[in-house]
Amino acid sequence: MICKGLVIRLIAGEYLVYDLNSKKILNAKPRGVMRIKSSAPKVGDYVDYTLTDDEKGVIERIHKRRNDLIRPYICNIDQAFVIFSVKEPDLNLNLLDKFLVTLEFNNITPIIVFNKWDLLSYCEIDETKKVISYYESIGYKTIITSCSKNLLNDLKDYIKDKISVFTGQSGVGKSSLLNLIDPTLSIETNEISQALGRGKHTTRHVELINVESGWVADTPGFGTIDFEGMEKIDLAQNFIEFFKYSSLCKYNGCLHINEPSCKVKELVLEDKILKSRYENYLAFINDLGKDKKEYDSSPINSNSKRRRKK
Ligand SMILES: Nc1nc2c(ncn2[C@@H]2O[C@H](COP(=O)(O)OP(=O)(O)O)[C@@H](O)[C@H]2O)c(=O)[nH]1
Ligand SMILES: [Mg+2]
Ligand SMILES: [Zn+2]
Repeated sequence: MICKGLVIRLIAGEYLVYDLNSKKILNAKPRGVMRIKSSAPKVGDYVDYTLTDDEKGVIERIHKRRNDLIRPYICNIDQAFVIFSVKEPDLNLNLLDKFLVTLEFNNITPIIVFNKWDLLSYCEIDETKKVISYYESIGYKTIITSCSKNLLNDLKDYIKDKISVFTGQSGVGKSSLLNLIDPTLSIETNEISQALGRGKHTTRHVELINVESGWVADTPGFGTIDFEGMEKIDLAQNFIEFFKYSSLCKYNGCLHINEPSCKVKELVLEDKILKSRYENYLAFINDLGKDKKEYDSSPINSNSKRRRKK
């Protein structure tokens, strides 16, 4: 009999598979060619498997992936919670824009979480809210949270029935948020001084954990993605508001740098596009030229979003 499951963990060549019907978790091994790393199942894969006499699974087939990442090493993600603290560490808009453009390119829906809201003073609240409403105005879902005030807002609702990653710098409160959602998880959290210290970035295994009838990977990842597989035009097309206005730029394929009659630059000058967004965009365009040789030229994800301008 063929059963259908979700790969939730990999330990030393053995997989943990969650059966989508019985909702039980079992050990499984891949058959034949799927033992070769390049064609092996990974966390997030939907698989067909059969059972051996001793109740172990044999993975027979991997279903087509909706997206496929290398760092973190996971696939079929529905959405990513991009977690930032508004303080300790300070809100880092450069990193936020980097996450957003990378996720857009990989066809993963970002949800921006602003944690540690309790640490803001009144005037800082106003300032931060302005930034948040800009990101909302261009179409992003945002959530304000605070672990110390037990404030989760809609976070739980978003997690339901989806595969999500929790990503962000260390120390922003990813593990604390997960523990607050489900206290039985007891994930290790770190004092901020420790979390920001060096030597803390050892690669951890990726694992999907069952939270609120959904699946979540708590991963430091993504910070290291560095636009793999992306060209300048991909940056332009995945800064979503730039892409929206680019049809009003004079040149097809405008990169909004030095081109004449550029609508994006005009809107930056009119303060209709957030200045930091544009500055970060230029910085990323600049970074793209560097370190390029380290990567092979194949895109990490065949489903990535290279948009076509009409
Ligand atoms: N004041 C405040 N501290 C928080 C909040 N969320 C997490 N922390 C603290 O921030 C530190 C890092 O949290 P942790 O969950 O380990 O962050 P992670 O590295 O992103 O998983 C811990 O000392 C937490 O107690 C919050 O909303 N407010
Ligand atoms: Mg953590
Ligand atoms: Zn332009």
